[in-house]
Amino acid sequence: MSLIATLKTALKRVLRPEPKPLTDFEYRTLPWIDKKEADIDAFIRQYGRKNDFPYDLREKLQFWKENGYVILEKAIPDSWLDMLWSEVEEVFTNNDKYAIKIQVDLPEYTGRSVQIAKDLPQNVINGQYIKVIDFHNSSVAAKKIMLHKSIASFLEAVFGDRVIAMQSLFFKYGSQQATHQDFAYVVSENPSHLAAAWIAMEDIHIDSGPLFYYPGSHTNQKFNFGNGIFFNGQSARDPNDFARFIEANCTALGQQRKTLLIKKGDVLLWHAALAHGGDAINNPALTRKSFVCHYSSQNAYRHHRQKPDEEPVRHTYNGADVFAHPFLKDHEDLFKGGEDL
Ligand SMILES: O=C(O)CCC(=O)C(=O)O
Repeated sequence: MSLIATLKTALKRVLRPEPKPLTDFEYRTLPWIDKKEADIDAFIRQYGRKNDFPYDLREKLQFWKENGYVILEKAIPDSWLDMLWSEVEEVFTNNDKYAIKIQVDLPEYTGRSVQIAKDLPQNVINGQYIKVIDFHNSSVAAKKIMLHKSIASFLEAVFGDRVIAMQSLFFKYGSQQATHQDFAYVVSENPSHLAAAWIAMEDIHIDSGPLFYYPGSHTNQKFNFGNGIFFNGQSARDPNDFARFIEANCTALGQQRKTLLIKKGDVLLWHAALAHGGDAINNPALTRKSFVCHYSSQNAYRHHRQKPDEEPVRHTYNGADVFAHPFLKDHEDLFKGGEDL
């Protein structure tokens, strides 16, 4: 580099220094409910959807603030889940017809873990360590369940803003994923405006590798990957370091690990920073069918993450949106069974 170019680069650094890596959520950007002064009663008085709830909203919001999660029982009708699962099963059975994305977390797929259904052998796509990515783009039923009134109205209250669904995953078997907090992996423009739903597609058996979680862990100190709180290609530390740090913190704070043994149609909603993971599968014959969705808010997720320079096409249900896939246009709503739901 010439002397002039070196001087120009140095000058630029002085005038516009690199932003410091984030080591925590910025307090001023937190959802209202995460702030110290949050007044739940005042929020409910002015919340337009306060009559949408078949339970005491005040109690649930208070529980969320203290524990970082809530469970909504019998939130989604069985018939909706059966319709959706039959579509997912069609992809597993006739995978050669579909270009739907599948994540394969098997050692032999290291470095090429995102595949498309038609490229996978039957024994792989029907086995463990498989996640169907963003199936909601291909299915009306998945969109309607992802943005079901029970989920959209509660998360709208939590964010104090319109809900935008960001991404989704289907699991047929337990994930056996190490303990983590989602904000490190699912990143919106404002990382604290993130929440997730775990929708049970069947009754969950203790030996099937259920989800586990640590109530109260959403306010614990954040892990630093060496380049801040997000895991990416520049991180010096890895998901195993992340898991060890989180578990040590939870143990030190006396936070007890809980196992999610919910029934078909029940939904766990959790905070961006709730520590959780997938337990070991003790009986490989058992499925653990679940639909996991991640959400942000209108102010924090304004564009599809794969096409940030374009105004997204929106699908709207129950006052919440999900963006159409910007590239896989021929796959959008390929499965239309949900139109009658
Ligand atoms: O369902 C599981 O076992 C893990 C799901 C999960 O942790 C996630 O998607 O963030």
